[in-house]
Amino acid sequence: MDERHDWRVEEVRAIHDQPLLDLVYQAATVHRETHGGHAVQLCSLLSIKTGGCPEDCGYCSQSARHDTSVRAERLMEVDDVLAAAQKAKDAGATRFCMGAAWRGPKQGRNFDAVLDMVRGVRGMGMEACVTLGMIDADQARQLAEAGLTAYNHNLDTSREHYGNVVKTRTYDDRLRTLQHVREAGIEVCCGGILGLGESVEDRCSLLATLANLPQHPESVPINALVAVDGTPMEGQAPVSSTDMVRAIATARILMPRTRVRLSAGRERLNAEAQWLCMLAGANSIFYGDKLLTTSNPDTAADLALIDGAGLRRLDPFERAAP
Ligand code: SAM
Ligand code: DTB
Ligand code: SF4
Repeated sequence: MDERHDWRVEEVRAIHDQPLLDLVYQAATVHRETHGGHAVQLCSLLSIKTGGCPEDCGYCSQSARHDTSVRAERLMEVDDVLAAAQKAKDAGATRFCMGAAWRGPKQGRNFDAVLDMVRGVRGMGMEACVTLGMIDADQARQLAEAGLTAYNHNLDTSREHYGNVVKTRTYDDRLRTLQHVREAGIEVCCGGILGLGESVEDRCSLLATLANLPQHPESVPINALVAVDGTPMEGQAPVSSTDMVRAIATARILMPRTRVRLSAGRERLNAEAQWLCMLAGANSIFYGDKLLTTSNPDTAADLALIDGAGLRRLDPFERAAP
């Protein structure tokens, strides 16, 4: 399967705007060729450091600048995090993702504790992912040495729309962290959010930016905004299921080998809509009753979702065939 890194936004739009079933058919064809189309990765999330974040991301419940119901907490203890990872593993997850509401980690006790969490999760035979905000080359190297599998750092939306959503950092700051992650040899997990008041052009621009990175991210999470009371985005209209399908299908066509994750916002999608997303190339979900601060479908419903479609769970470290 050819991998291109020179997509023009008009080309992406031509794919994205096709009649829905043509788009799904094209994406499903790519998905079957590269991934077989029968396995779904289950990733569990844990907020290891909640709230009180200095950044102003307009969608986020954890920004200290927004008056939401989320209260600032300290970093969790390593043992408690590893107990949660074990529970996730026992429930069937193969990747454990830990999120911290930081602009970026500071060197010292807290960062050392995160390194211990990574080592602990890897020691349990699970893939380990963290999302800690901006990191420099040295922090990326330390995370790589601790055995980190992937680093999540989303571009969220297009470069053009980014300044309307976040003002405390720039698109180039995000790209710089992604480069540090890549250069340290850690897998890149990078995607975005639909429903931030962006246009279709913005969605296609984001997908083109992701596909035009020097290497495609190994995972691309596609989130639908969870509109949280007290954030500037609280009144945004919900994202339709067809918009999710279109974004996922387009990501699959542009980045054939990437794991595309149907991420936040699944509670608003019925089983049929989620299956259409999976047909169109989604092969990863967040699994577990909670995302970071908001809820997610319960595990029994998700196992039924997977069984109901005749899918199987991806093994840890299982990748697309070369
Ligand atoms: N503070 C770190 C950062 O921003 O890089 C990591 C944690 S942050 C909560 C991780 C990602 O979750 C964000 O980049 C965003 O894409 C996604 N996210 C946060 N709040 C969301 C919401 N309300 N709805 C959908 N996605 C959300
Ligand atoms: C990603 O793309 N989505 C996850 C994960 N990466 C860290 C976070 C979703 C957060 C949804 C809102 C919340 O629970 O606070
Ligand atoms: Fe902070 Fe991350 Fe939320 Fe932005 S998305 S406010 S950086 S926790």
